[in-house]
Amino acid sequence: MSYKPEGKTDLLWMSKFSCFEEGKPIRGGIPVCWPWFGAHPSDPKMPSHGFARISHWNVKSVSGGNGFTELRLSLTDKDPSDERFRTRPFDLELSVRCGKKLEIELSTANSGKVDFKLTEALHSYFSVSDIKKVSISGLSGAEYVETAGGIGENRIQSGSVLFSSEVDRLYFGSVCDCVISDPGLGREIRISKEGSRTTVVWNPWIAKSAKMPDFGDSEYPEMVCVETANAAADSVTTAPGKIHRMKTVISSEN
Ligand code: TA6
Repeated sequence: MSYKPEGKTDLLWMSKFSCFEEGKPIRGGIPVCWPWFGAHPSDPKMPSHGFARISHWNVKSVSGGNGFTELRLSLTDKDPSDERFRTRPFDLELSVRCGKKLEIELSTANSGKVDFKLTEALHSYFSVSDIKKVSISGLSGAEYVETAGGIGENRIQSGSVLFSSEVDRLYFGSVCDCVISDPGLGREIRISKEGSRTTVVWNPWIAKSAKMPDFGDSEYPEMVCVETANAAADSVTTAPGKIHRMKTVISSEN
C-alpha cells in the first residue's frame, strides 16, 4: 500500500476511496493480479485480475538485515475459501523486500501434474504530481495494444509515453527498465524487472475515473500505473514441479 524511502514522499499511490473490505481489491499500492490478468479468459462471473489480490495470505517469515526488512507470504490452492479458486494445485509466494529499493517477487510453483498456464501482474500504482506533466521512458520501439476505449489496435511506441487522455496499454516483449519522470516532484521513479515480458501503463483519465466507485473523480492527475506483468500473448506456462518467478524493483532518484 505504501513505500516511503527515508526523507522522500511516498512513491506509491492509494485512492482516498479505496475499499478495505473482505473480497474486494484495494485501489492503489501494488495489487497482485494472478493467475489471470484482466477479465477471466472464459468465465465473466470470475473476479477481474484473478483471486490472489482478494485472498488472505499466510505469513511465512519476517526477517531483516542491514537496511532492509523482508516479508515472505504464501498462498496455496488449499487456502481460498471459494472453491472456484481451488481448481489446480499451486504454491504461490510473495517476497517483499523493503529498503533503499522496494523489491517484490512473485513465485509460482506448479505443485500439480499438468502444465500451469497463467497471466499475472504486480499492478503498481505510482504517485505523481500531475499526469499531464509526466513522461515514461523505456518503452520506445515496443509494440503495444491500446485497450482504452476498446480500440484494440497494435501500434509501436515512439519516444516517451505522454498523457493527454485515458491510456490503457499492454506493451509486449518489454523487458527494459521504465523511468517515470516527474518534474513537478523533481524526481524519477525507476521500475526494473525480471521474469516479465509485458509492461502495462494505465491512467483512467476523467470518464473511467467517474465510473469507478473506489476512485475519486479528481484523483486521476495524481497517479499512473506502470505494471510488471505477463499478459495476453506473453502468458507463462510452468511445467509440473517447476517455479516461475516475476520480480519488480522500484527506486527513486531526485
Ligand atoms: O491494468 C490496467 C487495467 O487492466 C485497466 O483496464 C483497469 O481495469 C485496471 O486494470 C483496474 O482494474 P480493476 O479490476 O482493479 O478495477
